[in-house]
Amino acid sequence: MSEISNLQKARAAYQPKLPKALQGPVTAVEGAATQSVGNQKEIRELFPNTYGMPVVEFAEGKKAPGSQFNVGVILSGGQAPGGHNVISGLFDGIRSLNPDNKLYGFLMGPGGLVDHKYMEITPEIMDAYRNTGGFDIIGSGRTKLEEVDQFEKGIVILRELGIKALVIIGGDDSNTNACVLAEYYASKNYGVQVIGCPKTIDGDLKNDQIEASFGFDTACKTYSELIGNIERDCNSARKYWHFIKVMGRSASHIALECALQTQPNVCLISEEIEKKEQSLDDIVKYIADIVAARAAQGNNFGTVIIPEGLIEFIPAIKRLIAELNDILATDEAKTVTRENQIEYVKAHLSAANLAVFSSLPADVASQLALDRDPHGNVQVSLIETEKLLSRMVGKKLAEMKKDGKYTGKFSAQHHFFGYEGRCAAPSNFDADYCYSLGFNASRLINAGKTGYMSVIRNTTAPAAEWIAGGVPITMMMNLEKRSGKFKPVIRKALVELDGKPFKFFAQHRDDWAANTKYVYPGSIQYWGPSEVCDQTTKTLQLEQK
Ligand code: FBP
Repeated sequence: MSEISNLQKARAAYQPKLPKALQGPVTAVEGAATQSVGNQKEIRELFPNTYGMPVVEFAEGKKAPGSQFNVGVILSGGQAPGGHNVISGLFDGIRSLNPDNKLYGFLMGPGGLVDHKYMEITPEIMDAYRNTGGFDIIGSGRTKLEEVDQFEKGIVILRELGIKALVIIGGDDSNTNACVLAEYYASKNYGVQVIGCPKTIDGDLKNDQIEASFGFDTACKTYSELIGNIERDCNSARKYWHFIKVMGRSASHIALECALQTQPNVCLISEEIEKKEQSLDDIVKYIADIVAARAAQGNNFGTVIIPEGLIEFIPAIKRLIAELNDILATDEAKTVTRENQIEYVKAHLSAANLAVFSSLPADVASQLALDRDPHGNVQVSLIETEKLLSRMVGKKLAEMKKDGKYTGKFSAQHHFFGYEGRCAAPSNFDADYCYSLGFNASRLINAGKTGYMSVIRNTTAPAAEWIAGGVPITMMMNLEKRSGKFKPVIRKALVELDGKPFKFFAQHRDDWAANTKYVYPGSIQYWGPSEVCDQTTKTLQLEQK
């Protein structure tokens, strides 16, 4: 058990806000039947029991006797600030229906369900984690729940503990698995409901129904504080270019939000690079030209934000990864030892992709050819793109110097902001949002729903006006190729290049590049004037404008 800080003590007393509709008894108002975002025929066939269900919205209802039931909860995947508040909202929600209702946490992610590792979350345990960051109350993990054998092992312990519903708190992959599990238990009439909650700092689990995944707000504010501090240092010493990689495995939402908050000299947006079919060399030239233009004004310093997933969006590298994924998914590839893996993929790549593979620095190439995470993703957090780019920019500037196109000095510093932001104490927004998501999940369970995601909308309004309800997870699905096969998955939300947040950035970036217009957002404020403490992300503000 770790020591308790003063902030944690003071923060424990914070009572998260709930939407008005959840403050008393509720009634579930159902909308029209839904369909999936893509591949409707295939998704309907794969999910005959959970396809087409209506969107649900909670309205104030009449008090009814609360039934006694137990609930299980799982934290899945990467940590995101606010996870403990989802659990405290769920805990308070089920106990407000009946004080005898129990909450069990499965330990270290979905694997805890399969291996029957769990603990009861008592009021004392719960109180120690209210409004804190991290997932350490029960731990998290990335075990992929997808095999019948795992579902069957799960039902044994769910029955033993008298669990009526399982809440899976996770990102797109984990909620996809929640949906598969809900469908399986429904098809078997096992009587266990499954509800998902939208988590990920990456911000890519969003759509017409989900305004933001939780944790994005706090993580972006934490990174923006650090980036702002670096900008101030940079503007004080005026001698370094800082290359800052920020997390976000695939989409560039975090990079974009941090750019909106801090106004760096350069921010790359992977989705734009893909759309413009830019090569690594195009990107390097873009940065080098900005460095040279600033140097011509006597400014040999600057800040560059790089999204973690960049490498996968450069079209030539994307094609290479797609072929590598197919090669690595074969049974033969699975028998190859780690030492021989690179030679093995080289021997199997097409000529075009082999040329791209061979052109990459050895560390990047080997990371692309090595093991995927359990969901089949390249482990981009291990690729040091910030160093790769600064090295290449340095080389490009040396060439430009020979041609007389650059006369400055270039000295680079490197940073990776990822793990620093995932367990920060949740902002007021995330504390309220997460508590509401968890509390709302208890109402979905009480309404007998399964295969639904807990959803809170209208989040730029004060919390009392938020809209609470549920969306069938099948509604967010389409088919995508994973580990060499087409599978039903929740569609990831990438940065929309015609969306207001990107457009705002695109309108201002040349000004931010040439002129030093840094913004220093400072640390997350939990107490004080509302315009300082209760602001949502700029992304949400621009989107909802
Ligand atoms: P989730 O999608 O599970 O929320 O995790 C996202 C993330 O934080 C990415 O930003 C990052 O690339 C990845 O997790 C790192 O994974 P790990 O924690 O396994 O190193």
